[in-house]
Amino acid sequence: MIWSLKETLPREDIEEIQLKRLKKQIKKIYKKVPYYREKFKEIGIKPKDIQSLADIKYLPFTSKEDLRLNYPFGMFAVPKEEIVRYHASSGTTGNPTVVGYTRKDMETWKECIARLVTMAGVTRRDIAHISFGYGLFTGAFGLHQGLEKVGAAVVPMSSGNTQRQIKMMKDFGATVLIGTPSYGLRLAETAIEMGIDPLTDLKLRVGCFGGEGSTEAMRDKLHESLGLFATENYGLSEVVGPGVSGECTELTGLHINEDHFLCEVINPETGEVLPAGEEGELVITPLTKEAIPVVRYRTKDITSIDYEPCSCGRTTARMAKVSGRTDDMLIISGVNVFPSQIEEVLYNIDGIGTNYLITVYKENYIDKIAIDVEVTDNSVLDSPDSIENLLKKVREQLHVTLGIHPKINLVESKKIKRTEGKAQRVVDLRNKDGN
Ligand code: DLL
Repeated sequence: MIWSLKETLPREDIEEIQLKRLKKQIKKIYKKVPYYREKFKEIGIKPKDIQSLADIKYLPFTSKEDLRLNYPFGMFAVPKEEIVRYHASSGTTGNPTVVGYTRKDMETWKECIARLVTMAGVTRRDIAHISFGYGLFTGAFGLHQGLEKVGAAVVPMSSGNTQRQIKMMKDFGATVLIGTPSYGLRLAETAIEMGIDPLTDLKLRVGCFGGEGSTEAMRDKLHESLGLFATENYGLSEVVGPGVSGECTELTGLHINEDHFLCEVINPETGEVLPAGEEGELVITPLTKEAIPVVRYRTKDITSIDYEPCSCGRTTARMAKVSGRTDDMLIISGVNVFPSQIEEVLYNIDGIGTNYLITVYKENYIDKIAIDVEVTDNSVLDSPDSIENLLKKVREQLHVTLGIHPKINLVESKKIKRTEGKAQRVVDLRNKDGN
């Protein structure tokens, strides 16, 4: 099912709406946000200079740092009375980035999510179990409101207490699971420990996962272990939260809500806009956001965009699954590698579990990585021969596929610490050892 006709417009119509909204938005930002007015003046640009969508390239980028420097409300475009909700993204250091929503922003947000969950296959007959943490994080509230708009029954479980989550899913007959993909796997693992078989004892049929990257191999694991159709959706607090894009049942990329978000892909080093289909850093300009309307927000997420219509009937552009972030790329002995690529390799090796931890460190001033990987069957660890065989397989696969030679530590099943929200897959010790 398609939620809105806006998802099926001919490309010229989509672009016409985008241009109209972009011009209006830039005019408003110039008038209402002193930060941007100054920036525009510095580079000698006026709102009237934006006459085509391509002209967006003349506008300055915005980064997370800009939002932090203007903490908490420096980038807001409306008076405080118009804000009906605040959220913030958790920074590990310094100020978080604070975002706000007007009443209209809330409606837009709901609409965007309603489209995404509908394209994933959710209907008003579903019972949606939300395992994102409710709070300043946009994930739970964002999905919640959109699911209610569709008419699904929402179970606002929040994060934590994994065993109780399983019980509630079973007792309530949840048919849709909302959360991070890594937590989806944790739920599957915990259910088995409790003697509950997710494939027969739970009724899950659709998963709407997001908030962190996942690979195709992860999708297969989610499908196998929970028996659901696993889809992914994408977004970030600075532009809305979840709601930017999501997968339809064709699984050929994430449809962008293009009437609300103008997306570009740039070369992260030069800032140059790349042609359709080329991989680079995603840059997003919300076209309708009232409270905090950022311009050309640099997401650091790496993807490409396909503008061809999809066989599902939607004409909205599709972004490829995010393959990594510009700031999580590891350069090991000159080889560029993303954690997601390591995950894809590990998940395809029999006997290796779904949790892993990459540690980056320096040895004699050279970057090295070590990967802790869990075995699925602990008895492997009792025999030196089977340990050696499995290690050999893992080393070979990583070498053949990615050209890297990390140190591998096989550890017992469930030994690696699980997270309840976004998974922590990389520990970087490089600045801690004085090298
Ligand atoms: O994670 C919003 C969200 C919540 C999206 C729930 C989808 C579902 P932030 O906490 O601001 O917002 O984190 C945004 O998370 O720049 C990406 O790096 C990453 N991310 C989010 N969804 C995906 C995804 C929310 N589907 C940051 N694939 C983004 C890859 C994702 N990365």
